Amino acid sequence: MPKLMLALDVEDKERAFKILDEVIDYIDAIKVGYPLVLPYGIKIIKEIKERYNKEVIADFKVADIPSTNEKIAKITLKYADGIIVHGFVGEESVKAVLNTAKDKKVILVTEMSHNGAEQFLKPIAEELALLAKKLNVNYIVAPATKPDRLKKLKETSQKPVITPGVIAQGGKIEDIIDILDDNDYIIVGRAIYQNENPKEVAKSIKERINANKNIN
Ligand code: OMP
Repeated sequence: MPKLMLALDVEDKERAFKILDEVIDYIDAIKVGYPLVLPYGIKIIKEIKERYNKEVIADFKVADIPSTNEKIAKITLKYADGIIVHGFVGEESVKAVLNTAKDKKVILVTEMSHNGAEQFLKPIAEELALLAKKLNVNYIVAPATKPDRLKKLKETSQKPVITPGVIAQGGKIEDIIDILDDNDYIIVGRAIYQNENPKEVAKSIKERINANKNIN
């Protein structure tokens, strides 16, 4: 069964730790992005890893020239287990991250989960999936809000996926579960951390993923 990745998009460290204290037994990985890293700095990732001993992915959606990408990846992967990058800036920019990453994970965004992705990303998403295959990145990001696209992009890239968009963005676990396998991750953010009882929600999502049952 696919794994569960918590998108920890909260802006307060104490709140982040409180949520992690509650849900840690039910999640397989933690995704940390700008909301938490901008206020506290990159070492917040070190702190989370030391405290919880879980895989932490840095969601910085890196999209710059190769030389800058390399610097960002170097600093980030000193602490994080993986980094999310954009491919639309071109192959050389992704390669710069891959060369720096060594045994850390490089995750390439294909099509995004929000409506705005239709405008620019959708038309090139399959090319981005092919780029993921060609460069042999570790994972792609593909949308849980569009199961047909998720399936297509997973097949095209021949890579495991991390897939956001269930519950808060309207995607349904029941609609994507058959597309996914043990190497894939379902990302859940607000449905867990905005709930009054994050532990119960995380537990129930995890159990339902494992039982391959409907969630929504
Ligand atoms: P919730 O919608 O709150 O469950 O969070 C989804 C998480 O996935 C957020 O951290 C988003 O930034 C992230 N995300 C998307 O929602 N859509 C995408 O296409 C890509 C990402 C991502 O790269 O993680």
